[in-house]
Amino acid sequence: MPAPPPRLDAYRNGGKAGQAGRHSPSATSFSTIEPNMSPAPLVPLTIEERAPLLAGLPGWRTVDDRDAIHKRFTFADFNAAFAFMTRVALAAEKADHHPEWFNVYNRVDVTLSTHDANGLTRRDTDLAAFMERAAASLAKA
Ligand code: H2B
Repeated sequence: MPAPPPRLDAYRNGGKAGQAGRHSPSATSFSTIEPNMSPAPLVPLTIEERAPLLAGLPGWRTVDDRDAIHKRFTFADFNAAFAFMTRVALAAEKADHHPEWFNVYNRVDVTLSTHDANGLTRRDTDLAAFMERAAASLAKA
């Protein structure tokens, strides 16, 4: 008889089977991109609005050639990077606001901009804030 497949627990906690996976409710709860809340307006943020919002987003920088923000997230390994992307993907789909991103192994390069507004909106800074919370509970490099 072939051996049964390993239990899902075996893939958690770096393969230490039997220990419950870490679950952080804060990583999957979010405020302004909550789907049952009215979405942020589709108008680019004003200069005055940007400064305080970006000040609260560590590591996020404006992009040179377009109205967008960028951050490079670096995790412990591919597993953590993909867990981050999975959490963000589910929230992004619910909020109907999607990141541009590029993943190689433990690295995720993210660019946020609102195509429908042709610029940076509150939807982007809300998604960036959600990404910060999602990344906080995952192992870093
Ligand atoms: N994501 C981003 N980042 N910007 C948008 O303008 C956008 C989106 N528009 N996701 C949404 C989807 C739109 O295309 C659909 C039809 O609602």
